[in-house]
Amino acid sequence: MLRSMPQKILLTFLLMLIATPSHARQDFNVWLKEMRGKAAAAGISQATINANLYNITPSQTAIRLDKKQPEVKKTFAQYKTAVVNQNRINKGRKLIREHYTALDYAEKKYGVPKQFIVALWGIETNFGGNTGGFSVVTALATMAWEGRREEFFTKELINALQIIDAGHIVGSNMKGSWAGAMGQNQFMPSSFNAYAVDCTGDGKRDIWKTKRDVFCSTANYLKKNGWNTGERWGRRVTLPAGFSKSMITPKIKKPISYWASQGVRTINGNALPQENMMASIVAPDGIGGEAYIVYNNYQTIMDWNRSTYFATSVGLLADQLAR
Ligand SMILES: [Ca+2]
Repeated sequence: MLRSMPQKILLTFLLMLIATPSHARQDFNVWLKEMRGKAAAAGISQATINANLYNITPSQTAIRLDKKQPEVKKTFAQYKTAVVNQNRINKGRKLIREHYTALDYAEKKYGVPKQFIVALWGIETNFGGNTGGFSVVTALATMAWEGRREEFFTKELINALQIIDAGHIVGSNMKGSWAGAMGQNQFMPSSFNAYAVDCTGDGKRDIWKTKRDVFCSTANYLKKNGWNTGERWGRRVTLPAGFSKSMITPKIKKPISYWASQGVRTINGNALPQENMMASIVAPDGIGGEAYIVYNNYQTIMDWNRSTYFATSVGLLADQLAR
């Protein structure tokens, strides 16, 4: 076959072989065709499939970001400085004043104080300033096709198509991170379908451009994941010498009075209150670093992002914003 090709075409063909990455373009189109079948089987309308699951090119940037080796892991102290800095605190306080009515509405409706809604908004996207410019459908299709977590991303892609199908946003405006986290609070499409709400009454749950919907959606997420209205998230403590490392985990929950009996004290050296509210001890940098006693609402923040760096920073920023 090669012998019968004119030389120029043969050369082009050989160059294509060299230039093509491990996944050939053809493979993606075969995959995309199968995806159209899966979407139809999941009940996505033909119009949405036609508008969104043709003429996609996998995002090489998303693949590169997915494969990027993690940088040297930051310590919590470094992370906290980057995430809960004075600039962000000032901006957050200003935004609470600017959007007081909308935040107050979400707070009263869902029982989540405005400083937590704004802290999540600040840490996720710098208050909507950094929401990610990727097409969510392209990003999710790329990740699903790439195959490392195909099942997860295929499910998220179906969820994204359901959102488009329901008319909340058109596909071309559905922007997010390279991994498909969307809008000002970076909901994955499955989280959007489970927790996003329309607080403006226009029928659209808009977490991209409508701040009232962003605030209500964030508060609803926390409420549905067990937020206890009126409770704090936690506070900084000191651990006694010889405190067992095995007890430092959000998984061990004991009454505050138990921790008091173990010698855990407030950062000022005072005894903890004799209360039976359940609490855990966390120390994101390990036993030599800062330690915190954390309550139910901290566990709820960890449902959003399973990281003690993240949850502790959200709590600390919220405390600053409330001042
Ligand atoms: Ca709306």
